[in-house]
Amino acid sequence: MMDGSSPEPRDIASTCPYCGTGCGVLARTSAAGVTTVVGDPQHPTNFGRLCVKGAALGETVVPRGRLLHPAKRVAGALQRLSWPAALDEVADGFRRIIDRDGPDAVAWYVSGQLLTEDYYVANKLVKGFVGSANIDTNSRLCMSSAVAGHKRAFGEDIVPVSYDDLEQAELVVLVGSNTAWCHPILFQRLLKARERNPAMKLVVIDPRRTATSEMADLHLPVRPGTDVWLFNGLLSYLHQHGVIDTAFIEAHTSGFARTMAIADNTAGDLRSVAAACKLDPGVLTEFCRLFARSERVITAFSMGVNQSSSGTDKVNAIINCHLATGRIGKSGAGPFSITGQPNAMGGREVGGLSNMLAAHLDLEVAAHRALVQDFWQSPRIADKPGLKAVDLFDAIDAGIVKAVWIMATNPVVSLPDADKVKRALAKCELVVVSDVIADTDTTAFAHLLLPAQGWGEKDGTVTNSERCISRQRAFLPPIGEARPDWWALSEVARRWGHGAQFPYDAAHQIFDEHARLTRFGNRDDIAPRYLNLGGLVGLDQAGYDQLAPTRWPVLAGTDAPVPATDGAAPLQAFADGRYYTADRRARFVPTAPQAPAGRLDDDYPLVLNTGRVRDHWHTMTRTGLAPRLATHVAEPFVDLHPQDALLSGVREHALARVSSVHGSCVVRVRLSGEMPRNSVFVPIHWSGQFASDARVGKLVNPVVDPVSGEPEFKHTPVRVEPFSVAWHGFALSRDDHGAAAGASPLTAAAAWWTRITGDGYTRSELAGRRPDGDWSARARAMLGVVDPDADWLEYEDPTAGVFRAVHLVDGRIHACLFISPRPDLPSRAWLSSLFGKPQLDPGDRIGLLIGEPLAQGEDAGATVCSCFGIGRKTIEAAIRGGCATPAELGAQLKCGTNCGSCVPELKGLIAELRARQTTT
Ligand SMILES: Nc1nc2c(c(=O)[nH]1)N[C@H]1C(S)=C(S)[C@@H](COP(=O)(O)OP(=O)(O)OC[C@H]3O[C@@H](n4cnc5c(=O)[nH]c(N)nc54)[C@H](O)[C@@H]3O)O[C@H]1N2
Ligand SMILES: Nc1nc2c(c(=O)[nH]1)N[C@H]1C(S)=C(S)[C@@H](COP(=O)(O)OP(=O)(O)OC[C@H]3O[C@@H](n4cnc5c(=O)[nH]c(N)nc54)[C@H](O)[C@@H]3O)O[C@H]1N2
Ligand code: SF4
Ligand SMILES: [Mo]
Repeated sequence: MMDGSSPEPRDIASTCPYCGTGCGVLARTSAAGVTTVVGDPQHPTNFGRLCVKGAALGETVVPRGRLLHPAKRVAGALQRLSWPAALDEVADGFRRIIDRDGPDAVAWYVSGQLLTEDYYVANKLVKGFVGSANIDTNSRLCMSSAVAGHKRAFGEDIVPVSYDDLEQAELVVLVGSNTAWCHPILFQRLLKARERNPAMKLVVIDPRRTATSEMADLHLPVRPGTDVWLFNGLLSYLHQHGVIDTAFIEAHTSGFARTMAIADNTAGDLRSVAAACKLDPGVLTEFCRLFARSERVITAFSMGVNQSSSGTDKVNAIINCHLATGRIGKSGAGPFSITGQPNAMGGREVGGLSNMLAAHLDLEVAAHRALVQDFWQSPRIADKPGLKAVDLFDAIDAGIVKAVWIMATNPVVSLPDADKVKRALAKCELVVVSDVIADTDTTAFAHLLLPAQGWGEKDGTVTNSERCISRQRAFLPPIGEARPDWWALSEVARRWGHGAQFPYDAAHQIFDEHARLTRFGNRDDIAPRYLNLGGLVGLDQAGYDQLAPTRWPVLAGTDAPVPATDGAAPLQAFADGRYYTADRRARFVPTAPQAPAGRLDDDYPLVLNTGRVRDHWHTMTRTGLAPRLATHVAEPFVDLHPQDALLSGVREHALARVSSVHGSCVVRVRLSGEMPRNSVFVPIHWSGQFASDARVGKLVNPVVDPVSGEPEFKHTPVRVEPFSVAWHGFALSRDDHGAAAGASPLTAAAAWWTRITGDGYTRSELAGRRPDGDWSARARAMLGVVDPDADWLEYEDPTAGVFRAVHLVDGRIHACLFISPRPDLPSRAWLSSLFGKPQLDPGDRIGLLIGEPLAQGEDAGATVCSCFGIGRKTIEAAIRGGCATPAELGAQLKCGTNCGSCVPELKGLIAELRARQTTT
């Protein structure tokens, strides 16, 4: 404090709230309230690096759109309530229904984006005090197949691999994982490790060509849904070629012979496996050889494996190959479930799923239930598994579950058959939603809304993919009346008379209780578990605040240490060859391949695959606020093979309707060249808040894996048809025309729209079905320009159907609208850049109506590198100027030199331009 007026901004160490990589950040907020976020050089996950989503976090901790107060919907309108009144309503509403219809008539639907402390309290309340296990989580949609696979094979849900292991491996196989975009910093660590050790090989198994497969040594574009065939084939190959660790199998496993027989039976020779998986037999053989000869091999997998009607079998088919070769429990080897959400793992530790109990104890084992009930001193304990996510919403639809409290998830967007979710919530007697954001597709159905603290305000812990617990620390005061989720839950418990068991007034007390439970009965003769946080018991506020990132298990001095063998670190799970099944042996699980549930036919001839793009997070409630993240992918799209586009009668850049038997959406056609025949890809991010009709969850088949209950998000039969429109257009405006979603004059004028947040403007893409004339009058109404003397420039060519208008205020651009009968509208990049100019010069004014700058080179094109804001046209110019590698581009333009996640795209652009240069 130099002048005594305002304190120096301090860096607060916290953890990124996006992916399960779990990077450490340093957040700093200036006196003017602007937050900047950089990587924490001390954090063992990222050592100071961040991907673009992490780096743009500062842009998302803003008051815009926040839910500020508790509220109740009365006759369709929201009324503000005080916290005590809102909590009374929640407690009374749930109590009334429980008393009337029993504990299974109510449910909680929570999220891997809760902190461990929130999650722990939610589970304790429901399983111990409501006495029902009707608490499930969006992790059911995410990694429940991995959990089920781990439990079948290891007896406990244990991820036996660390990021260090990944760097030690000779071979890393990424199955159904677009790591380059979804876990960018982990992927960067992998690429760096390969640079250091060129003998290391990277194999990617994914039907699509992705940013990840671009960097692979070998890509297996497997037929969607056939991974079990592939891994059974690999197991057979390993057996036939004598790459089996017989000593390990005999000493530490069970079920090998039966599993081997099924694999041999169903896989046959590699030729038939290649045919089943639609792979080139040469490529498949190369993969099997690589796997056979690499002692240190890690098979990492995510949603292409888990989100399948045979997801759990896919997981076990992978684990079988590791058990058969004894490549587990050693450094640089093992199966590795990469988790999606920041606290997917923390949720698993506290028993977040409806078929689990806290602290890796088993809901279905009476002794475990007794242990937990004793520890909680609870009046009852759930004694049968609760409903899994899809079944839970079906039960709401059927009127069996009558009250639901939704926390930190947006099921109207993210569940399969998502319109059914809408219908279910619309008729549910009591819907409580705790969220950070006021207007989401799900809050629209809430009877009671509770404001939660956002990232930057919350305090607690999260666990990443490699079992590392990190603190999320608050560095901002809560906005409005936002409160921690654990607090709201505890307040309801108190209203039900359980104050003594929910005495918390700070997060560290909850963490301490959780840590104690992991140690409770954790002995060979009672309930042995690998999860043990005994060494973290007793942390007070100061100790908790100082908690450095820590991988579990963390044993207390008095607990038996995990024995180390072969010089492996004690943290190496299964290093002692002991598993957590009854006989302490790992289990081989026979996996008979099953085709995906939805069958293609003439009406629905294409497979819909859904997933993520690099710069958006789920339903965009956060990344949708960050201009830096807006333009890498600015619109929802359907990506197809050019031949499928031809057969479907759709053209690139036009709009198309994608339909399944469950529902349809309308999105922009993209022909990226990345799709195989018969498959299409649609991103999951665009909710009703950001587009008129792009919620792809509506289409998704609600079929689930029979063991895990995880939905088949990657395989729904669909068709694609043209969506004919009379005009295409876009508007850029300083006014937030999209704030009230469909209600603004701008979006109401269109049959289809989508919007994003730019730097100082909102960009709306529009299309209309009627060839309305008189654009001049309409345009003013659409942009809300009422003053007849407004500084307004326009150009119209009625015969061509082209119209352009610009509204200026005090010499600055305020808004513009461009209309054309074709989707070939001017580049948004240059026009957008004008919003940053304090004054337009005469050249800009002329350029405005043409839609392009008068001077060459001023249009950067769509963003490729979001870290440095480098556009496609700038990069293309540099490639034409001689840059031949991503490194040379980086040296000249800086693109790709920070988080590196655009490097695959830079490679692609170089290849594309080269191909064009050689063919023209
Ligand atoms: N940018 C960004 N990053 C994120 C997220 C985000 O929203 N945005 N979300 C986070 C979360 S919660 C999650 S769960 C993770 C998800 O991370 P990922 O699992 O990497 O992402 P997805 O895009 O869902 O799907 C992965 C890949 O599976 C492939 N696939 C589809 N069907 C099959 C199949 O049958 N077999 C195989 N082998 N592959 C198949 C798809 O083509 C896709 O490329 O990402 C996390 N990180
Ligand atoms: N078609 C298709 N659907 C999918 C998938 C797919 O691949 N394809 N993937 C599935 C997967 S893996 C996942 S993980 C899900 C994700 O799907 P969702 O969980 O539905 O998506 P989010 O947008 O992350 O929703 C989180 C919500 O919680 C709010 N929020 C954030 N932090 C907090 C907090 O601390 N407290 C509270 N109370 N609220 C908070 C946010 O504002 C937001 O509204 O989607 C699933 N759905
Ligand atoms: S990789 Fe990116 S999104 Fe994931 S935790 Fe790290 S900074 Fe956050
Ligand atoms: Mo996820």
